[in-house]
Amino acid sequence: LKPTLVKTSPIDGQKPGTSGLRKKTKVFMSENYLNNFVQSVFDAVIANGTNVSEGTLMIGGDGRYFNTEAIQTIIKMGVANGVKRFWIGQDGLLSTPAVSATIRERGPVWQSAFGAFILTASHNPGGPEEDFGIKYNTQTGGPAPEYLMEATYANTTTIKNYKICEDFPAVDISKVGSTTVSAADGSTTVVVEVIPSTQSHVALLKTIFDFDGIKALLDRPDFTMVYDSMHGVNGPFSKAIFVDELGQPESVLMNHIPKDDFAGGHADPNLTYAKDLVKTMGLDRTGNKIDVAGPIPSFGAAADGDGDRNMILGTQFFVTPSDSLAVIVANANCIPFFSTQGGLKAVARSMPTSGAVDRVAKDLNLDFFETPTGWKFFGNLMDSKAIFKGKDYTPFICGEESFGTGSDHVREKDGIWAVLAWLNILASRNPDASKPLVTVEDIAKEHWAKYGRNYYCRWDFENMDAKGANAMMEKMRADSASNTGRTVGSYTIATADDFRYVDPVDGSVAAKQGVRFLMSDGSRVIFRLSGTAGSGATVRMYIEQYETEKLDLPVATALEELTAIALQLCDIKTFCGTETPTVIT
Ligand code: VG1
Ligand code: CO
Repeated sequence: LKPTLVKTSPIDGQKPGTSGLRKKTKVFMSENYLNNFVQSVFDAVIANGTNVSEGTLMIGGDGRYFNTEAIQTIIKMGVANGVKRFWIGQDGLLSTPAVSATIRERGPVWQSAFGAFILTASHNPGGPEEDFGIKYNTQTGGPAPEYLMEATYANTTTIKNYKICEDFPAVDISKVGSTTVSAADGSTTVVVEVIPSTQSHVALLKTIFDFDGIKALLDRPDFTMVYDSMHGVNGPFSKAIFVDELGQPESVLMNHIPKDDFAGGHADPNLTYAKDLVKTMGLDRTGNKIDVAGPIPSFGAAADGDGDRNMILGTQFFVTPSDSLAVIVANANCIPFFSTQGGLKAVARSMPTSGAVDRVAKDLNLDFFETPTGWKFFGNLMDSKAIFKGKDYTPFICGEESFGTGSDHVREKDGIWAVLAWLNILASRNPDASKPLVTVEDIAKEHWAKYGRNYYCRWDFENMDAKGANAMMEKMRADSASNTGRTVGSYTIATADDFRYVDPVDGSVAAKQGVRFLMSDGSRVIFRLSGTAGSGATVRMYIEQYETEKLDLPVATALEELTAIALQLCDIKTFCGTETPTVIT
């Protein structure tokens, strides 16, 4: 177990984005690329005061191409950097929420595991020609805070060497069990434990939801469901829950065998990419009803590559993620996790997420927060009491418009949690199997009737020229003051600004988080550049219009004028040469 110091030099572009570092797989496989980044993380973590020899390092990934090789490399580098205990997901598989759950379950939160590497590019396609990614999470089970990622990035720009124990034997990660390796002179002993991937997470979910109630719902002859894992890491988790725990036939699972290239698909649960599921549920890619042969399931759901996103569908009915968050919050107290803790206390949404949940929070008198995009900002709020001895905001629910929802049971978004939350709500609304089924659509429409409807959509312009996209954002920023008060069509811009967040728990500031046009009637138009694109720039345009009367319009009709105004306000045609989005969600 001799650490070698290998000479290297800085590689450009290793700045982590919204959720870790994502690049083409080939880039990750190129000389020193992975090593440089991993060493930079270790250096940042150690400089931050972590004694890596005392805790455990967890490693797992979504199973994409290069996952298992990267795990072996990180083990060798970990040993060279002083790590003495590892937990590795069996077959290298751990979903993002499972990493969070497992870190939190395996020993007291602040001691046992000091951190985790999650090898994933989430919903980005995988395979030798597509994307690979790596995230680092801390002992709370949440994504590393900004300062740690900034320190990591700074290290990547000055790195001269990395440490590796090339003589550490390759570990068989296909079998659960422990391998102990000792140095010849007895000076060090390293234990690598391969852990069952689904165990901790499934056990946790069983304590949160009413599994008996959900089983009774699923067993009703008039209720059918399908869950599409899109060949991502969620397959084994969906099998453990729906087949092994809830006794459903395997036919409820779609695409549940993980593939290292997601079978050539794009494991992103939305109307565009979850094609098979969307068709099965009787919808087209814009959410309109289509004719299909045979019966349509009552409930459909999908997950992304690393299992932290979710899409919820009813029979010929699409629930937008923002509405899903609002409905879950409005009905949270039928879920044992919340009812047994005295009821839900606080909610948060990312800034571009629609304001649907704001109205519920106000109605139910919940603490409410609006944070920048990305899950890391929610963690501080959830840990408010534990870390800062401040106010306790738990139990807590949070969500993003990008198909992410979750609670303080873990510190990541949790795809299968959202699916079980909906099933738990449906179960509690359908206590009597002899009565007609209250459907997903019924619940969403009742919600709109009570709170109004936030018509919402997001347009993505992928692979734009970064220079043009940045210039476009700068122009809107510069024009904020002069745009404020202007009338555009039938709207008046009440405020134009760039979103800035001051963390209420630790006072840290995140600036330049998205250009907003807040209209006087509550409608909003927002622009951001993505922080997860592997290459090029992705412009995101978010459009939202609140309605209390016309609740049944097609989304495109409701948003027609505002969309045209949004395109004018940004002038993307001039800056990026197109105004046709690549994806609409
Ligand atoms: C996107 C989403 C954001 C999400 C992030 C990570 O970021 O918009 O809401 O938290 O992906 O999700 P961006 O910067 O590209 O807009 V995942 O499932 O890709 O880890
Ligand atoms: Co994801």
